[in-house]
Amino acid sequence: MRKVMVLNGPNLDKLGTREPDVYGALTLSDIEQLCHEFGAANDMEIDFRQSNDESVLIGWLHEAAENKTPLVFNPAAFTHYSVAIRDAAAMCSAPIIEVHLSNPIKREEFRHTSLISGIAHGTISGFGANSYLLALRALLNL
Ligand code: CA2
Repeated sequence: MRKVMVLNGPNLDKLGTREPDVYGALTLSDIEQLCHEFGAANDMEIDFRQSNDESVLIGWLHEAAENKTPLVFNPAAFTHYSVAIRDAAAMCSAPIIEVHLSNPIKREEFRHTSLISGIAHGTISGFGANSYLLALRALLNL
């Protein structure tokens, strides 16, 4: 069974409580459940995690790099400014699919820059929770 880590950055633990017009009505637990259902149907072990702490995320990226584990990664706000997260993600030799619930390019200008896109295999944005499932599907086909 292939293992995939699904990593989530700051404030995504608050999904479903505010801004449903931007991020959808599902909670992060709902999205985790959908990912586990996809994994069970596709022989994929899903290791789903969230942290508000940059150093914790960096530790998880180091773990993924050491184990060569493919990643679905929503770095949330760190997408737009964290060189440390990008440097840690760049150590990963297995594919990283960057995901976003919203489409940052349609939003404020400060969200138009992603430090992650340049080291990701690809990016899926704007499909709400389905962005995660599309990313898992993309990993299946790599
Ligand atoms: O669209 C995405 O998935 C984002 O990565 C979400 C980040 C945002 O900074 C990125 O530009 C795009 C924000 C996550 C914050 O989540 C919230 C959850 C509940 C209420 C408000 C924000």
